[in-house]
Amino acid sequence: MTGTLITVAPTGAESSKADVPALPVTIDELVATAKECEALGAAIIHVHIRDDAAEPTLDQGRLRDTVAALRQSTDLIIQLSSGGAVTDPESDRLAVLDARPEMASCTMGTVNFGDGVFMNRAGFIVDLHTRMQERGIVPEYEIFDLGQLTSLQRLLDKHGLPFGGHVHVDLVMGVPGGMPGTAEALVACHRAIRDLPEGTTFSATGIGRSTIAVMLASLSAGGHLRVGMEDTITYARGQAVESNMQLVARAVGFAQLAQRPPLSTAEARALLGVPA
Ligand code: KMH
Ligand code: ZN
Repeated sequence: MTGTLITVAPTGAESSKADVPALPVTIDELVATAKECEALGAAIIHVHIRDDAAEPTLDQGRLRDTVAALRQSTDLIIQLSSGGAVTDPESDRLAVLDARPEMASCTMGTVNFGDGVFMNRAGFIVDLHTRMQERGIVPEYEIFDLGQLTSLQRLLDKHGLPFGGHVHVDLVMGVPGGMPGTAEALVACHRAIRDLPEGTTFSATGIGRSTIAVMLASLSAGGHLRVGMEDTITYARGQAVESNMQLVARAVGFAQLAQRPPLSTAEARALLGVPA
């Protein structure tokens, strides 16, 4: 079995800087976080950006500046979120690809998202998938519920493999409105992933308190890990997360315990078909 691909998702679009002061929101904070997480063992950074008021934004100039700054300071694979915030229009989400990341997320269906709705029409998913094929961007297919894996199978059958030829999915578990963050749900997804093209890989993240159960289940099933303050702001009962590094360090420890040490950025690129 291969080593563990570790993705850090440091910011997200949901927590506010006022509530979570340790959240990296400026480019400088993001770069500092990225460097430290890379040194610990992360290979991918899943990026959401904020504006000067620390609010979520998909501003094109800031996206490009962020990609450039991360590229200059780290060797991490830069994966921009095309999901943004639940309020972002499709046009802005599609335009994220203009910032030329190596990877971008592509969510495989609409899902209730707490009190909001994370809208992902079938036609919009096709637009994201085909534009990434054209631009040489490797997608990470975000799966919030079991049926979205069937939608992915249909997408690939009809519109072909992604750029690079390798299929990688991320199971986002425990969102209120999506599948639960349990070993049982992960095993159900694992079974469905076997129907996807041979060699398909998966990572998993458990929102909130499901983070540890999902990490352990994913490692046991041969999956990879995503951690970060986008998904988890409580480290243990009554104990706030101090930093993204704290979460990455815990994931690295679990991966080592499973005798699947973190993949280097070069190994991760080779695995995912991301050009070096
Ligand atoms: N912020 C969520 C509404 C992604 O990055 O692609 C969507 C999300 C998924 O975080
Ligand atoms: Zn995200």
